[in-house]
Amino acid sequence: MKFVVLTIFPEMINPFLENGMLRLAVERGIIDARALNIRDYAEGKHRVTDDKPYGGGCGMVMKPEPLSRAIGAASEIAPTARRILLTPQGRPFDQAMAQDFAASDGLIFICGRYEGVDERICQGMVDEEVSIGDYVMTGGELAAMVIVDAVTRLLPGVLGGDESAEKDSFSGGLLEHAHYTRPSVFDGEGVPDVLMSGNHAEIEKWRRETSLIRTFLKRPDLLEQREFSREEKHVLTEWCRRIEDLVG
Ligand code: 4GX
Repeated sequence: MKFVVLTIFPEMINPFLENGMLRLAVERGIIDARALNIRDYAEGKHRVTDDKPYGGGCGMVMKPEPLSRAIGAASEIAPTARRILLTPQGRPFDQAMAQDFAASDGLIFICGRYEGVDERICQGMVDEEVSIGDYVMTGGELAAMVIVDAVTRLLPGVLGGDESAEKDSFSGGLLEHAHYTRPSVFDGEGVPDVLMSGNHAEIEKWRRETSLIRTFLKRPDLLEQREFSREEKHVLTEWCRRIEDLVG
């Protein structure tokens, strides 16, 4: 999987590629990730990448020519990669999109600064616009790193097998169950008995149940489109009954 990040701040991207899971994925040859400096594709003594907006107004716009050449260079490195523009106007990034991206063979990220990029780049040289959330950052670099991170951990051979990724938050559309480790008592709080029981069937059942209930309590929006299994319906009905008993 190839990742190319186009930015005027490549020094923001490089330390991220040199640490933790990303570094491991690079070392194992699972990903090939690099940042290209858009400024290297700008002309003139000052290598200017931005200009004043036509029609006036405050702020600057990224000039099309350097971006166009940078996208051309990225496409030579990763010819079949999808070209993604990071912008608050894009389709909201989620786990399903991460899975879709993980099945592609490359991604090119265009990181805008200032007020944005010339519309002719958005129209002509971008495959999709993606947003990581409804807030405004100073540039697309953090958004590109968020996506590289979420996609890389889904690739086979990055996490312990691809099993842990599968069981994780959001696979199956639910939040993860609670985790505990030693000591067995911390700050006067113990650990649920079932986890100490050694009964793996009961442990898995408890994990499925707490995963469903905590999704209902913390992120009910995630359950709106969901089809429930027989066991899940039973769990929810049982909690419903317990609450009714409590209220009287
Ligand atoms: N999710 N930003 C991009 C400049 C910009 C504006 C419009 C292209 C078109 C963001 C987000 C985000 C701030 C990145 C504005 N570039 N990116 N930048 N939220 O806030 O992805």
